[in-house]
Amino acid sequence: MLKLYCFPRSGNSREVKIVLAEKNLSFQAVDIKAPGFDREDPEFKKASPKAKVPAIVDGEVYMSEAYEINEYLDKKYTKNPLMPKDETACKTIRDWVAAHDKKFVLKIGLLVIETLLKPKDQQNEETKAKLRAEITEGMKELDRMLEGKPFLFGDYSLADVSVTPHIAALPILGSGVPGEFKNLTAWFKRIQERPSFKQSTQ
Ligand SMILES: N[C@@H](CCC(=O)N[C@@H](CS)C(=O)NCC(=O)O)C(=O)O
Repeated sequence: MLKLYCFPRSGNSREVKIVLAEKNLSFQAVDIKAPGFDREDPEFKKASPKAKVPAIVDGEVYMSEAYEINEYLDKKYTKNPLMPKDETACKTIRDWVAAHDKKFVLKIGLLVIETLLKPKDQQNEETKAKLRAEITEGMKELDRMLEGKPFLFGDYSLADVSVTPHIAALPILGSGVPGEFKNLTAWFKRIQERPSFKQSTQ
């Protein structure tokens, strides 16, 4: 059975869990934060040399990086495709995910560190304000892209998967999607109605 290295609050792991749920694939989840898990485990190291999650072992395939895993799963398990057939359209999505990961998803992670993980006396208010502004900019872009469309690139795709767990995590930072972003708000409602949203919390 496919093995997924992950931990419960990892947004990047949830991206893979969403794809596994969309494709009705069963898998064995291995929690790397569980007591007793050894990060030097040779199989885990082979799948993820940097000891990051998500990582998978699928037969002979060892792989890390959420987006790469998801493209691999989509190509191998063709039921319920999550990417267009046309290679140029795929590349557009791939490039967009890589760029948006840097300017949006990463900033959410950094804000979690700055606000929730650092001791209060080491937190920097300017850094927080800058990150909040960058996250709002990212949401503005998503909202613009969703004008007149149900999903980011028309049909539901790995682009939607790549932002879902991170949008879902926003409330832990004090606020969710601002009401002014009407398209993004409607998109998130649609996403939450998909069974994969709930299934991926487990
Ligand atoms: N670019 C990687 C990022 C992976 C990553 O940073 N994963 C975090 C969890 S979301 C991690 O493994 N952190 C190590 C730890 O918390 O010990 C991806 O998209 O998969």
